[in-house]
Amino acid sequence: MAPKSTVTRPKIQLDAIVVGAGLGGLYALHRLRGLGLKARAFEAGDGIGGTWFWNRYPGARCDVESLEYSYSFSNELQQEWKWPERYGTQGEILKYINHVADRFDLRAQVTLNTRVTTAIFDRKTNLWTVTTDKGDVVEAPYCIMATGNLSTPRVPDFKGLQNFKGKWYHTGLWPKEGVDFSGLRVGVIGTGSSGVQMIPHIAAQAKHLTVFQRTANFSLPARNGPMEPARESTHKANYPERRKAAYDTPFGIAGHPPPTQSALDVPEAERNRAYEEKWKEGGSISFLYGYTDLLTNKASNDTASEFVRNKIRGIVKDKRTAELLAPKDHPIGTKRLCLDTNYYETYNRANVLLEDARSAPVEEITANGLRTTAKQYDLDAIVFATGFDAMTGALNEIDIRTSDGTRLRDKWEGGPLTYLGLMVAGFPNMFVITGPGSPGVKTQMILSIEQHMDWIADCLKHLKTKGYHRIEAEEKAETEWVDHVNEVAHKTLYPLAHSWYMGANIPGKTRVFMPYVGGVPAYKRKCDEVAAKGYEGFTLA
Ligand code: NA7
Repeated sequence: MAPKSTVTRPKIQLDAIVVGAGLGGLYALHRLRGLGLKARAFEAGDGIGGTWFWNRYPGARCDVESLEYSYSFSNELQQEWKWPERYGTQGEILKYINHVADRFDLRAQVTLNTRVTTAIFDRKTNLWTVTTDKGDVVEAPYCIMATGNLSTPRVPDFKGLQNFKGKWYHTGLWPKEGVDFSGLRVGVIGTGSSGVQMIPHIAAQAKHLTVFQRTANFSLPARNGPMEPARESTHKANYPERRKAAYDTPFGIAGHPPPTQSALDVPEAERNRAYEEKWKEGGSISFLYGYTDLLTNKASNDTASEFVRNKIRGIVKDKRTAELLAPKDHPIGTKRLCLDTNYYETYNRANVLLEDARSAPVEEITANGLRTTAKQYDLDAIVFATGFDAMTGALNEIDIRTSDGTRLRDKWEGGPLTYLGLMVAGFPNMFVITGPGSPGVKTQMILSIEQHMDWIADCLKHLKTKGYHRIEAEEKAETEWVDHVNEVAHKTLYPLAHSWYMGANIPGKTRVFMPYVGGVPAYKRKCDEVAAKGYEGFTLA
């Protein structure tokens, strides 16, 4: 329940309201200003940056290379910014985002420390009224949800958390001042990307670390290092071409030649040599994009999965631990493939213990630690690397409705429904950036943010030129798109994993595959076609 405000402020009138000031919200402000529209973003954090503002856990780093994971809209910006390492750290990316906000003068248009609580569309006036926990009432014809996909951190509903005498943390709500684990007995619950990145850092500091793993995840070496000057200058010399080429790749990341063969068409020794090369090179894209069918053919995928399992067995000395770490319940790549630095090696340390939270689940947090169904663990600190209410969490936290009583939460009870991931039938003039039904989370996020917002900006221009005041997705177009998203997903191996893509990490959440995995080119083509046909599938009024 949102806290009740005691202050009433004068109503703010805008052309567009932006919710969130992460990478999506900031780019939205930039584009809206270019259209001459008066816009403001409301941001819950006390700083801008979204994901990169909140996820400050030790070792937090992007798993897409820094020269790719950045805005492309300004060539000057991409030429002048210097990334110190192959992959950006949380701190470095946050510095970049702040630089962008200053360089493009966006900061004054962001209201910080302010959480949007309700958004109501009036069908008579065609206006959205948004209220915040600080008592703001804001009115505008358009509302742009840049609320992020992994922005609602989730601590599982463990019994007894309030009794714990030590300190506990969630990776997505990490204290700004950092945490010193020196001399402490630490428990980490969760081994997704956040856990995998953080565990080596905590192990190096803590007196003892116990990792409670429910599902083993595949992780590949990042092979991070200082930015090579030659790599940087070649990349920068070809930036515009590279950015353009990225739109022709499924994940929106250029520089990886498209695969031409099935993994099964290659003799085993040659295949393993190729995997070995990619293992040495580091990164997940080149590995998953090595053969045409790694994400669509289980037998092909088995070859890559087994290669990585054998690597784990080779690195981790204790046999029981190695087998626990070797994922067997999902094909590689069907959960977010982690990138790490010394993750598996960490389990060779004498102060690190891996426990199987699948066979002995955490039952209760106690005053002195936690108890699984097998035993009690004494801990001074607990870290929840337990993930997020992904993709729909942040939108469902806001009470989004229309004057005729339609509520987004009710509409999405059985899973999210959108047209192109951009709009929801029944909720006119509300755009979503990289929402469910869009390829966002399966791509280089910033490319998708720019593509979505460029499409939205063109759409707003069209509405203005033609004198329309309302755009609304049609139910039929939405249903067809949702069916298409599902059909495409079910031609792949993705549904075989219990992932946050499916909502499977939240007890009781409806399991539907949420992202569009047809790739960037197919998606962009569809968006462009829809616009070229006068916004086909939308009703303009
Ligand atoms: P993830 O990838 O959702 O990982 C959460 C982890 O927490 C995962 O290993 C879960 O196991 C585990 N978990 C969740 N609840 C429990 C309970 N009750 N007991 C034990 N273990 C639990 O979140 P991350 O923050 O690591 O990464 C999110 C994304 O950020 C990532 O995909 C990248 O895109 C960046 P499970 O697998 O559900 O069995």
